[in-house]
Amino acid sequence: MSLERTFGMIKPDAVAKGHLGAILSFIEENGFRIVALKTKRISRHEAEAFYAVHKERPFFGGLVTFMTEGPAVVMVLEREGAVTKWREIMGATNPANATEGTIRKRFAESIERNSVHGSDAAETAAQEIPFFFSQSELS
Ligand code: 3AN
Repeated sequence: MSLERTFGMIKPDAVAKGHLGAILSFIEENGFRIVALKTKRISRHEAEAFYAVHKERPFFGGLVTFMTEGPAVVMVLEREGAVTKWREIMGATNPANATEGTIRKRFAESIERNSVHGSDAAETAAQEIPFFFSQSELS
């Protein structure tokens, strides 16, 4: 397997509750190189565009409000099988269904306020990385 990059986000709930350090340590313990990382106050416009695939869903308005309520951390993560591995250590979307030891099991409050985001496929990562990072930020 060759090195792969994925897009990750630590959402406003986890940043506000002071879980940033623990989550970043866990990411490194799982063999990822953090290629790029920044704190970002996401605008309504950005949240609506980022989650456009969900715009017809009943939770869309609440999701946009939540994503803009405070700073998030956006990052590019690299390792072999990065997309799958990052989804694995995040845990299931609904923390009630997440495996013990995953980030969402440890830190998430609810299916909406679920602490982290990760690209669901290599093609999605290829769109989500440039949504937040310019080429010169990726080393
Ligand atoms: P994932 O983040 O695991 O890829 P998606 O893409 O299905 O999950 O959902 C994107 C985001 O939308 C979730 N991280 C969560 O914040 C929110 N969300 C998904 N389903 C629900 C739901 N049923 N109620 C409220 N928010 C939801």
